[in-house]
Amino acid sequence: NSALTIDPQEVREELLRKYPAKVARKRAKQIVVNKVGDNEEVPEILANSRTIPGILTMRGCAYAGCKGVVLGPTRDILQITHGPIGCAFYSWLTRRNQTRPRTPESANFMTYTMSTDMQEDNIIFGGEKKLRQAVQEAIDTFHPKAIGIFSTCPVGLIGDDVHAVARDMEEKNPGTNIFAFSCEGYKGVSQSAGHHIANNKIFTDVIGQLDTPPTDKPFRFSILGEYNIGGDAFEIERITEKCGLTAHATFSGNSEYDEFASAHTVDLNVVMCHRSINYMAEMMEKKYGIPWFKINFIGAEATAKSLRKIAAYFEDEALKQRVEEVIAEEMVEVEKVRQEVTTRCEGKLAMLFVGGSRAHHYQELFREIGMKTVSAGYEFAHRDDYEGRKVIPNIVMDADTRNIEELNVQPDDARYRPRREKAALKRFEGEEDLLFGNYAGMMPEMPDGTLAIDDLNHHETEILLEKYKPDVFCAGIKEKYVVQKTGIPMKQLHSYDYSGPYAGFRGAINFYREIDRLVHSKILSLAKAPWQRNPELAGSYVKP
Ligand code: CFN
Ligand code: HCA
Repeated sequence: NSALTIDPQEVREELLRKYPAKVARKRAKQIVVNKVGDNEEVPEILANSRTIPGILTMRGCAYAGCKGVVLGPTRDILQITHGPIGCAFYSWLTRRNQTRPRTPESANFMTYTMSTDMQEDNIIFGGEKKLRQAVQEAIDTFHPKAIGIFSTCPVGLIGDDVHAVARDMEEKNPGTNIFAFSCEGYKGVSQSAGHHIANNKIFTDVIGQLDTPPTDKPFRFSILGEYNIGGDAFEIERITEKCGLTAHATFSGNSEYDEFASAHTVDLNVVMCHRSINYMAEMMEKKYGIPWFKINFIGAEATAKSLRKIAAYFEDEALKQRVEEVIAEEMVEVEKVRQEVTTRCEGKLAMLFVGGSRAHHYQELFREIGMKTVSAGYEFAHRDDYEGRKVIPNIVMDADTRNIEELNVQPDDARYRPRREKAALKRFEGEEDLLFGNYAGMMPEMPDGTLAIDDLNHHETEILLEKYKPDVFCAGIKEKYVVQKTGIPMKQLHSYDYSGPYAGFRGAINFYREIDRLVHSKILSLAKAPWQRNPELAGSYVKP
């Protein structure tokens, strides 16, 4: 493919060319030509840094990260957005989290959007009274086990004390767990701050509230950072169940309150999306002695590897054997489709710019059908998600790793010391992979000469498309139509373009087939926009 002869340094210079000097200096640190050393060391990339005003970023806000991402997919925590109505409406089921009740009685509040709908009066004279009323009305109508209150920007600006309201209302309504999130949209530099705020509150106010797990089945573990987009968690549950594993809680796809409240009773946490939930994994390890490691169920090979890793952790021969049987059985169909699709897709080029983990994980699926990722980046991930384990010694610089100290999380040795000791022992005896697998990142797995770009913007997207002419560009709804108008196929990796699942074995098959159809569809390149046929309709920007 001719695109592979393109000099990435030249593209990098082109991406920076139009910027004023100061902007160019900053973006230069966020656009990196990858080079992987013998020890997996990669160049440093600037990440988790404020977007320069004026740049059309693809990022979202802290409220989106807290309410939409981490808490959104849980069905029976009643969620009230405290703020003007827009934030509640636009964060209502747009993320395609699917849910299925555990029992016919289990509540589902996801089909509602609830908000205090603050008006001018509340902004000027304070909104706490209205919030109290909203909480009481919600309790009287729905009798929920738990209520989460989510602050939007104006709440922080006028200083409503949402935590005091939560405490008061909980006292007045014993039996309902009420907690509030100070997740005003402007906090931090992206969704990432909202993930952190959500993790901390769920850890302090929900985890550990219920000591009886719903089952005494063996090999109980939780999956952290899996949100059941397009039914991914359903497929993962199908596979783990078939293997004889017991997935206790998924944080937070297809989840229920009681599963969070008793999540301290499991023996292992595995982390799917590290960016959004690593805080929880670390706090649970510190307090309850639950070990964790990263897994990845995106990609058939990655799924097999993750299952083997979990089985190895439990050290049970029959389990290991069952896992091998399941992998062998599932891989028959996967291989058939994979080989057929590879004959048509081999050598084609992909670009991935998504959130904080998918731009990495989905490279696996493309690799399996012979496609190459020439450029990738996250919207809001941090350096460790890019650079992998080598960055760990430096990561203390990152404010987000300070949360254990902030919350003063202490080991609960009275109850969990034996588990902690056993887990620590396993870590030292464990395979390299168990120990170091925690630190895998995107760049060590990408070939030399590929471009890693943090917080990509529209201007740079247009240049990348023109220079590389990739066969598929993967991102979100904000990018979708800009890309398609250039004639290049576009795949949404947030909402899956309303398809899925893509996780696990059946998900891999779905993905191979869809990508095959998409990269071979000519329809977008044949369509001509009116200004391409009539140049007089084209606008141009003239400097004032
Ligand atoms: S489901 Fe996850 S996998 S949680 Fe995160 S970093 Fe978002 S909502 Mo969009 S698709 Fe995306 Fe990741 Fe983790 Fe989703 S790549 S941006 S905040 N994300
Ligand atoms: C968010 C949610 C989002 C947006 C998706 C998109 C999601 O960031 O607030 O831009 O297409 O996955 O729904 O990431």
